[in-house]
Amino acid sequence: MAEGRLKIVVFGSFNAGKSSFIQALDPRSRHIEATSKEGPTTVAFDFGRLQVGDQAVYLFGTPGQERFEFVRQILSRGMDGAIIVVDATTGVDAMTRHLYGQLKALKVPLAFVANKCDSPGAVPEAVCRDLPGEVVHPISARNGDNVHAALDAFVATLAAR
Ligand SMILES: Nc1nc2c(ncn2[C@@H]2O[C@H](COP(=O)(O)OP(=O)(O)OP(=O)(O)O)[C@@H](O)[C@H]2O)c(=O)[nH]1
Ligand SMILES: [Mg+2]
Repeated sequence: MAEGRLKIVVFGSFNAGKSSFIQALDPRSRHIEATSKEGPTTVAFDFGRLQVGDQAVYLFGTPGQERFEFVRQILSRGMDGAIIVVDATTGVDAMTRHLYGQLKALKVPLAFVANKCDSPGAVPEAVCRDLPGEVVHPISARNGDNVHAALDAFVATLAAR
């Protein structure tokens, strides 16, 4: 993207909290969802925008359901960085590993957030242990804990490149 603009795409398993993360970062964000048994699920994308220092950050949230691989491919075009949301109550699953492998192959700058840390069942330490060498920020998209700090830290690494 042009100078001063960053496209960051948010990936993660179904139900990890991608849409909630973008909502927490930008309360005016837009979400294209359908109703599933578990509640709303992303069927197209989330879109949020916020300023981080002198960078205009454009956030695109992907659908977590496996069948929407084609949507993830389209949203990935021209991304400057990727954030993978992991549900810290369920841990690093096969879908997370699949996404991680794809993004690593693309050599795109990457960070992880371990979400749902407000939940008593969350084990962010296990997420860190399962992703050796990677940056993992513990967050709660529900109450907003650490969401801005996590994004700010990631944007700083992108800006420094
Ligand atoms: N306790 C807790 N629940 C959360 C948090 N973030 C999201 N949730 C819940 O997790 C569920 C899924 O949240 P979404 O933000 O829709 O997850 P998603 O990753 O966008 O899901 P898909 O688009 O279907 O892949 C919802 O019931 C949320 O309320 C959190 O930080 N803490
Ligand atoms: Mg979603």
